[in-house]
Amino acid sequence: MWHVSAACFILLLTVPVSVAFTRLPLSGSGWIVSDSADVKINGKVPGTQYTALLKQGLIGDPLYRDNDVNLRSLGRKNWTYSLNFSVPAILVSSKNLTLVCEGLDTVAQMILNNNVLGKTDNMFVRFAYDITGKLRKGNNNLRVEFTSAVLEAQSKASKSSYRIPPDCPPEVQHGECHVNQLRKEQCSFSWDWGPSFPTQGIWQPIYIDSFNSAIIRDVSAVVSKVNNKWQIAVQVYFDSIRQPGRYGVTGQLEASIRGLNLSHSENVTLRGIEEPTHFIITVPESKIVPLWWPRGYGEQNLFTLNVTFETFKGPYRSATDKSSKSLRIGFRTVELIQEPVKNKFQIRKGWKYYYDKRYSPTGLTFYFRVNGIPIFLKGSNWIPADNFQERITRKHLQYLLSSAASVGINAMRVWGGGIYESDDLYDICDELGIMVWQDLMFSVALYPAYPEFIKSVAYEVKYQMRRLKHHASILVWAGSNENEKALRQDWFDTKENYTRYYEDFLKLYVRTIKPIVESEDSSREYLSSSPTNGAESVKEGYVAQDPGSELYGDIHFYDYMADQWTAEVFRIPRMASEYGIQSWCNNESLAAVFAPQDFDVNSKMVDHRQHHGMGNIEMTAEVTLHMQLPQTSDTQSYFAEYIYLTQINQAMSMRTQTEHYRRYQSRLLDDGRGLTMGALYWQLNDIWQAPTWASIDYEGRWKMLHYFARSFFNKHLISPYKLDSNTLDVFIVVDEIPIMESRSPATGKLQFWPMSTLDSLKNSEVPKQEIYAVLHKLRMATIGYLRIEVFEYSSFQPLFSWTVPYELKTTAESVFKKSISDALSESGCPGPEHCLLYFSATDQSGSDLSTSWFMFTYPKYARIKKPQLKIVSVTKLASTVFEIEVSADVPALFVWLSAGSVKGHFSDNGFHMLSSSAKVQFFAQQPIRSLTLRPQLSVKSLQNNWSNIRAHFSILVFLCMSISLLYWIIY
Ligand code: BMA
Repeated sequence: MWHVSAACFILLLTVPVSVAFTRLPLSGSGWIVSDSADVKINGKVPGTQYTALLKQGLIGDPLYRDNDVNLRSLGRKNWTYSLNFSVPAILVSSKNLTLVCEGLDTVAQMILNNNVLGKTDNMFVRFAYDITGKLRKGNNNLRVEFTSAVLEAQSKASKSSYRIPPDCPPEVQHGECHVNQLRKEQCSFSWDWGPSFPTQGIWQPIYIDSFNSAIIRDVSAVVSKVNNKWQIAVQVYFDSIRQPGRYGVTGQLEASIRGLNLSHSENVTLRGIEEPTHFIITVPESKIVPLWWPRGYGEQNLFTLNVTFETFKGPYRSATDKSSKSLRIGFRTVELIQEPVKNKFQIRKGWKYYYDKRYSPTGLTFYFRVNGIPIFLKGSNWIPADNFQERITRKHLQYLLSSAASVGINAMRVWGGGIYESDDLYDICDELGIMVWQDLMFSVALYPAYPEFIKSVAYEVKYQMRRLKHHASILVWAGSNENEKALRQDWFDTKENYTRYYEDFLKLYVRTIKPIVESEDSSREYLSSSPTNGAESVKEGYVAQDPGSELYGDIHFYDYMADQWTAEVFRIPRMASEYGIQSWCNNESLAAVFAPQDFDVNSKMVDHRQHHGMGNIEMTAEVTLHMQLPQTSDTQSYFAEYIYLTQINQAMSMRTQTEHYRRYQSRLLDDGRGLTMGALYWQLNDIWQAPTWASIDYEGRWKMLHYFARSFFNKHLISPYKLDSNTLDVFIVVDEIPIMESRSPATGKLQFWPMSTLDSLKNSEVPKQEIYAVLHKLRMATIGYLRIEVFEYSSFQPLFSWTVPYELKTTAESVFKKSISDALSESGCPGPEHCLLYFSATDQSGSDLSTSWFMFTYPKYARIKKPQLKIVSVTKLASTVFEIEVSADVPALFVWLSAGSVKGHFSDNGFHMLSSSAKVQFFAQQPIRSLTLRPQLSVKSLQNNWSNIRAHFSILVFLCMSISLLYWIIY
């Protein structure tokens, strides 16, 4: 039995010893996890049946080979978590005892000392039970009896009077069915990038609060600017004794914002009704508040809002309770701008043109302004970082999000098929300036709309909004992932019964969720789905005719039949909130989960890890379209090379697509397409070692895509592409500078301009004292020189070069256009397969801005030589940082370094070597010795196995043989 010692009582934050409020934590070890048959083991909270069994050595690594399927029975049993604990008399003598469970996964019954406290069926909410009179002095027993989520989902589906699709995931996912019946992490029943582990367990802290009058349960806050004044609207939620007597519970509420000298104080009387106290702290106009800016645009200033509540002694109460809570807030405004892209529509009457201001068939803009400045969202999509939440540490989240930030990512969509993420994740995003697009947790499915389900969702949305809305990083709330599109495009065969499903859609996202979101947070927009047409979807009854329209809202783009190395296959939307293509995770990351025979492109496990129907075939087809398949008969080397090629393909495809979106930010075509203001690729992280869309694999190793992101998300982007088959067009795109919208007086067309005049800056929200520095930054970003060098694949010496000055008027524009045949002949390059272009830009002062490159042909046609690559030296710079020098004898493409079993990432990888030596840094995840790292390092590059090289070789052999024969005849 586990005895709770007096030391286990923690007094909330700065609570002095004399006050009554105490918190008894029940999380940690001491729990017994059992099934209904013979398993009875020690477990931990937070935890699940899988990690408990793993810890006890009763199962192998759930991620090993096909253990997800082998362990399937664990998700279909009912598990119980039980804890014996001892409680001292002083605790039970309090007037109120509340058992608080911050998160239970998912369907459970809570029993304390044989008293049934209640049932739970939503993992996204907190449950609190009044256990006054039920908790005993001395020994107590708490049992959390879970019901298998798989069985419960099945049972709910069978009770439903109509089908709520999809029933089951595609067979290739080896998943479980009807997850949409439950308020549980939707991807825990499998997804197209992840296995099925239908967890059961206590996944958040659990504790008992003991108090005599009332305590603060929650504090939430929304920061907004009203009539040019910053306001912090604060809500405080209390937990008070149920029968407070005639006079209620009274106390002193104090709030202060550290560093700003702002405070609020009031007497509060609680009458046992769960009503929050609201108050507004207004910042006087005279006070200059340092703003919170998205990454790249300024600092992420954050302030601590501290709220305390101390109850007074009353006629029936001798002791007081003191409780407090702190939040971090930031001052910034967020607007979602949906305005006609052309505010004048040209109509022709006879020979004359007129403008019709009322009617715009060319759609609405869709972009975010933060602190008054339009911001291009550069980012990705976040999925749960582990199948078992209890394994995720703040350090790991920090690693993943810093990896994102370090390649220029400023926005992240928390995707709707996972979980409302941990406080840590949003805290880190606040700190890093990563703007969060927050989906609510509904994804690729239709959902029930019966009263209990709706009630549960309503509570969930309220609870999560209160938990999250103070975060400066959160940009927007979106009701679901792809559900508007799924309904409209009949993904689940619901056409026949459209009205019923449409009604359910409205009931859930429009009549239930929308008013809650709007009343909880008037400072941000609510979108009922993503993708959506936004205001146009609303106009069309929330399910637009074409929710993927390029003229409105956001789109998701996937087309595995298209050649994604060519820009013309892509759409021209207002914003792309998802687009992606698969590649394998790094070979080294498979070591822990594959047996030696699995490292074979044709192995069963290679098929098993692929959850996206035609994924392996698509990857091979995409690779062969652009590169040559590996030329080796060794199965394991073939697989390693194949992985490398899939990663090149993914990196190149995403580079092409992302740059395409960025180039379109200032362009508006006559048909209304353009002004693209966001590119969030699918997906940042992984949940297991497999072929997926991720740019960072499950073990934290960066895939080539992640290294490429650093250049395609560069704040100064040189973007060369083929305008048509014989025209090279080079764009420069700049961001992280203040920009403004401007309409052409003639056409009413909107464009984004760098805010480059002093007057426009003075009228902006840029702090006055920073205006001259910003003006300088603007000039440096928009005026400079572009140098273009032509390299032959056989030489490190450039054949030819051009240098062009540029001065950008808009944030993305063409600075160099040339026919490819002219470029080749002018430079003396023998043909497109022999050369590549290298670009570099410098500002007016000669400082480097960015670099880029362009191949005239796909790599499979490129006449590259086989380079001799060597690691020349490894120098330790710090305990986890090393400098590695690589040499090459001829230019090498897609040079790829690996640190073998050592986890970490390089400063650059997948790069081209156009000089004989390159230096990169390696950042190990743990301190390591040079001697340990050195033998793990390897380097390779793309190699073409030319049939004509072989032909030359045979001619050579033939010549040699003839000469020998002649020699033999003569002599
Ligand atoms: C989108 C996402 C995910 C999915 C991804 C790749 O539709 O919303 O549901 O994993 O595509 O198929």
